[in-house]
Amino acid sequence: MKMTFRWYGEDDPVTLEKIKQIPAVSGIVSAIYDIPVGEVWPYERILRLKETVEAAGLELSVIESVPVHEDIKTGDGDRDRYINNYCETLRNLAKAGVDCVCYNFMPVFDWTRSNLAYELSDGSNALIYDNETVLKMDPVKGELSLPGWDASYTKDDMKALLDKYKNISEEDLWNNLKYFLDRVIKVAEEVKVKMAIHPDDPPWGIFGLPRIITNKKNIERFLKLYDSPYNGLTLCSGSLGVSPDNDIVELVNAFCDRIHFAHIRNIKITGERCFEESAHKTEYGSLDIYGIVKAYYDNGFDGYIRPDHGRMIWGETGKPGYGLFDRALGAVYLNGLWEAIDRSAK
Ligand code: CS2
Ligand code: MN
Repeated sequence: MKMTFRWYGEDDPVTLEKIKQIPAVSGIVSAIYDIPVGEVWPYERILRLKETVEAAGLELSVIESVPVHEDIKTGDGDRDRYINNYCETLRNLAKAGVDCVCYNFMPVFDWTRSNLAYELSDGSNALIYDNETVLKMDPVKGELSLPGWDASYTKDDMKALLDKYKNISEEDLWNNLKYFLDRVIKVAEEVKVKMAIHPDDPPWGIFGLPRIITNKKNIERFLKLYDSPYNGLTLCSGSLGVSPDNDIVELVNAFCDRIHFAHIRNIKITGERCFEESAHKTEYGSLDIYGIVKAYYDNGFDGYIRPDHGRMIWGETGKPGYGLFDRALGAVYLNGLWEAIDRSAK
């Protein structure tokens, strides 16, 4: 496995120089953030990103994410143009040496939480999800401030988009995903870029929108939509793991050969459809982080890993979920587990 760390570009207060000092982290996960969703990423821009990362003594490992335009998910408008652009971006990424791309197929919203800075009992702050609170939120009224979504929507855009999704069932979303994969994975195979879909977070429908990458059965269906090693997964323990029906160890065992990118973090289920993002160590949450790392080890996983989100600790402020300190603790913990498992296997 290769340990990586997400970096949000030049404006990220967590600089490459700081990341470089985390032991055993060698890869960077990043993206180009100022290109409108759906437009082609120029080769020169990708090269500049790669050179910046390499100048800090790190490698550009994974692109997270190349976002998928809503027209592709809704299956109308300009989807063919956006799919062609997506393929062009993949070709440019490959030319710059990138071999793994993470993306998701969640309608409108990326990861969703009810509170971005909930105070845990140890005084740290974490992202939480409380079902009651989310059910009362109205995205059209602009009541949402989410860390992972396109903030450029106006209230009118949001209403129009949500209205459009009223006619889109889960089956429609599956069909639109297949239409996308049939065109994109062919190119991914040609240029040897492993595509790795990120599961839906949380893995259930929100605001009446369909969500499909949510459980074992659906992941099986996804992998069969286009049966190729280039049509793979980002297995995010914290996204899938908030549903007690998903056993992450079982998922790693079932799909390891198609997992190209592992997001490992703990969460604590606090009620039905309620959870908080907890400290990484197994005993702090509901997931068996040791068991998950061991499953990757036992299956010979040689893809990329990253610690995913962290709490805000030691007074740090910054992008919710993406501070330096707790994610660095996560990387070190995961490396420690890996070393211990590796040593005892020999
Ligand atoms: C999140 C997401 O769990 C996560 O990794 O930070 O924003 C994730 O980056 C996207 O859903 C991937 O497309
Ligand atoms: Mn994740």
